[in-house]
Amino acid sequence: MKLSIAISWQETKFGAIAKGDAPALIDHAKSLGYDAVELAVCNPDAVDAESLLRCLNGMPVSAMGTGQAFLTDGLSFTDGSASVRRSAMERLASHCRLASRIGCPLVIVGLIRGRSGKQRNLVECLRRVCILAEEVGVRLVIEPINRYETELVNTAESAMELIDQVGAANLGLLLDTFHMNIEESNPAASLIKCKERLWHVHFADSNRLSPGAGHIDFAQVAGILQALKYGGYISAEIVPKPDAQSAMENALHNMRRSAGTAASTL
Ligand code: LER
Ligand code: MN
Repeated sequence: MKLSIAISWQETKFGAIAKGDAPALIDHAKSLGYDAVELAVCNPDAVDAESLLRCLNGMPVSAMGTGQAFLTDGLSFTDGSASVRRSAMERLASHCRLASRIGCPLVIVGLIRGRSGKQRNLVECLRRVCILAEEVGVRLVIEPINRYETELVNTAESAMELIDQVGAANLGLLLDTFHMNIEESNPAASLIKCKERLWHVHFADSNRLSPGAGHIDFAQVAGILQALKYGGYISAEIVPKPDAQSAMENALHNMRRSAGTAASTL
């Protein structure tokens, strides 16, 4: 299993991510033995790609998070205003260009879809940004998010329906165990059902701490992913407690242990 850790490159309001001194956190991820980092970026136009690449120093970037564009700047694909929707699309296009520049294959569509609004606008915006993503050779993943954060796309099934409606070959699925634990009636069955389109996975326990700190059976999840021959990254997206460094260390240790004890349950 390829293991990654979600780190915020810029300041963020999002609580379930390693944040602070991003270059030091990237170095820490490297020294612990992570295979990659996932980077959350609020505004790619404020990022100097050259210094980011220097700081990565060869460390792969598994995916780029974009939710801060909504949480900080209020941009979403379902906003009632057409000009805000246009700005959200431009922002995501900019994420795609930065991702392409730094060799990151996936851009995440999380809360940039908004908390409520018209599905028609979401489909239309996704169609357009999929074309822009295609032009720079990156893929997008839509992440089902639990009902307490958004009304739009809470389950794997609704995400697969959306992917069908958009009809773009470069739109896939990200499943996050924290959200699955709230929304999926049968998380194991959902993983299996979506296997063809599953391109990225977030690991966080039921309390959003490192795997092992709550009650999700990660050996079972890892067993399913192994049996499905899932080839993407598993990225820990966790509340950085007691501090980011120890949370990163605990997450890696427990993800490796889950992979080691994974029972092939298919
Ligand atoms: C982002 O990956 C996520 O899981 C969401 O909870 C963001 O609000
Ligand atoms: Mn997530």
